[in-house]
Amino acid sequence: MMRRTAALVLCLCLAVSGGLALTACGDSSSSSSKKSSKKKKKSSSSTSGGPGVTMQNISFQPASLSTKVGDTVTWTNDESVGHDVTADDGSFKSGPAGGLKQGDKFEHTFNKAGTFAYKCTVHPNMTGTVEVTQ
Ligand SMILES: [Cu+2]
Repeated sequence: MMRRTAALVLCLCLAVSGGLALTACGDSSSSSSKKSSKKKKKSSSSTSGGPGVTMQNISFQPASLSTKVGDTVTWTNDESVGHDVTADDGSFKSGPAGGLKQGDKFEHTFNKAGTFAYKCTVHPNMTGTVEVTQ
């Protein structure tokens, strides 16, 4: 008789705790529905004065840019099409093909004089040059 009661109590206990666990679970999942801010925070205060290129209408604007050795050029994708910035000579690359999404930026500091041609590998007609002078 005693054993049966104990077993029943244990059973009830499990049922109650199981129910509590379920409700706790439901609460936590519903409160964490934030799907935002996956930003690359790379505060660009030190490079804000550098030259910039915008990706717009499947083109680089300006397509040709002149800058000085030591300057950092910032490319910004300003449209919903994915792009990338890939140097013809491999000296700089933003990442995977089309990896720059709308609002993404890519920075490169030019430490050597010369003319650097680059393109977006997704769009073969999307090309540009950076002329770096001393
Ligand atoms: Cu592109």
